[in-house]
Amino acid sequence: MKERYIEGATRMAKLILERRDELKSKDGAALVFPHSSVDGDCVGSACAVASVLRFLGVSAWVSMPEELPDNMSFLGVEDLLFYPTEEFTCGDLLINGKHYDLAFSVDCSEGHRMGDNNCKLFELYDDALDIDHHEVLHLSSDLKWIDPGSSSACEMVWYVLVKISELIGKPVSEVVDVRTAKCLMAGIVTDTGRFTYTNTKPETLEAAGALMDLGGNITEVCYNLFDMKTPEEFSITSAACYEARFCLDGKLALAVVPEQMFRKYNAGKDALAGVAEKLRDVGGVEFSCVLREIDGSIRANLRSKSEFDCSEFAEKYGGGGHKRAAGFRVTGRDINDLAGEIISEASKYL
Ligand SMILES: [Mn+2]
Repeated sequence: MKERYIEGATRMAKLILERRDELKSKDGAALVFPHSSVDGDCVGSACAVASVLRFLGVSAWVSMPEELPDNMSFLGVEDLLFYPTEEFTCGDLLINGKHYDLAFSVDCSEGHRMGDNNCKLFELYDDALDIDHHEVLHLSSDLKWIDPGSSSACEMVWYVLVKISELIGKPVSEVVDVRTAKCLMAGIVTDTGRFTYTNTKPETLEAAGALMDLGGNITEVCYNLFDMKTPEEFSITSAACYEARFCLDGKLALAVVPEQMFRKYNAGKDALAGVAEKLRDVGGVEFSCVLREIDGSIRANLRSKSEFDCSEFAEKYGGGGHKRAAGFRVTGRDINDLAGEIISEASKYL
């Protein structure tokens, strides 16, 4: 294990084992929180943590802010997922007869990134555990492991699981089953753009290599997550690319997808996966933005090639993410007005 991972991974592994003992003694349950607008990394890391907590004898669930996207159904994680309702958040917090006693966030550290119901549940406990690779301010504590130098939350979770297997004296293949290996692979390939982004490091490939050995089939994971499209998804994706505008001397690529386009192609809200990346990859483009109008709100996906800071840009609209990939959601705006505003805001940087 690389030097820089040892302290954080060991500390989290010990904390997880301590909390396991506490939870078992009071017969409690753990909830693991991903961020909203779920992706392969938050779902993969949350499912891996919940699955390993169960292996360690604790009732654990991934508290989902929304339905699992269809392209992740191949992971076969339904039995790990819990969908909290508003009534649940105000009730006695019993999950299959066990009281919710441990909050654990992955791939995000702040309640407001988790959706309304999950935010309420997460903020009930001020001793939540947290594994995250986003830049965060003022949130460091002994209970958190935050490493913006890591490619993904899944890479960090992998090294924690290696430490857990060492501490409990079991082979890592017992702690990390085939499904968990696929979940972790899903997060690593998502956040590294299949090992092409600059966050891909030797330790990322080392983790992925070990996960392949444990059944994390990279071909299956990549096909299902990125390449497989329904005919409807293929059509709307092609139309969004075809109609994309190149502005600001070709440095900004912008795709605007209003609600009627989803109706025209009979496509679901997750149908535009990969479009922001395709637009960013066009020669001369520095910043790409995909705006999609869904159920009266507008979701934006931002990508950049090198200097443009998507995370900073997304924060102007209440969103967040990383320098090269970020997003936000706004309500009550006209999609074309917002597109115009984004062009003029981006012109200040490009
Ligand atoms: Mn991530």
